[in-house]
Amino acid sequence: EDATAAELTPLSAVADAFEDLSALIEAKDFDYDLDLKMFCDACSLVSILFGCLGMAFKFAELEYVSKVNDLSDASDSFGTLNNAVEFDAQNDTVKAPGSLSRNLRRVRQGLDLIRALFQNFLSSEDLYLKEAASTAYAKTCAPYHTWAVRTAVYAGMYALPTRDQLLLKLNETEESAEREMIRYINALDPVIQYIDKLYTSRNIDLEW
Ligand code: 1PZ
Repeated sequence: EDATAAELTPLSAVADAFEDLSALIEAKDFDYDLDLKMFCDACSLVSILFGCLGMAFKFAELEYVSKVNDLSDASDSFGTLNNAVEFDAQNDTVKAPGSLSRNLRRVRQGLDLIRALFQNFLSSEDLYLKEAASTAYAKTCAPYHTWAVRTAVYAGMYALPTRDQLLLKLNETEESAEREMIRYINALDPVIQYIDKLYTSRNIDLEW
């Protein structure tokens, strides 16, 4: 593992981390309580992608990273995702701004956004990422963002790198990127289902 670490690309590290999470979730029954720190560590790896997006998405990075860090800071006291959501459910703070459950919901939407982006990336050969990223954002996050945020995000889409620039920055080829993106897409399914179940099992809707 250590010997190959130097050859790991950022994308393969992300895929590895989410495959580990999904393997844990799938190996246990559905009551399995996912470790919050382990989840946050996987989510932190995703932030390297932001470095490829340019200054226009700096505020998205700060938003995402601060939410992951908040959850990570809480991991010592709460231990697991389920405990964190349970705490908010008990205190009626599930949807309260800045609560753990709300931050978890936003981070989950970010992970979903990347999955949709990868799916669009793989199903098109566009030279520009604007279409793939806009469609992914529209499907996963835009419905839950304010008009002002949505407007800023769509405006920023013009500043995204091209497909080739992204591959270069990620140190991937078309072939290797396809492989790693598919691994992430497949690994994310059980993770998303697991997180959503934390809410739906408590009769909390997901339209926010
Ligand atoms: C090549 C890749 C292109 C992908 C481009 C996608 C850019 C998405 C930008 C999203 C910006 C979100 C800005 C701020 C949103 C906040 O209003 C919400 C609500 O926060 P709350 O009111 O609950 O405190 N915050 C969020 O939704 C958390 C941040 C989500 C950012 C997800 C980005 C995912 C990763 C992008 C790819 C690296």
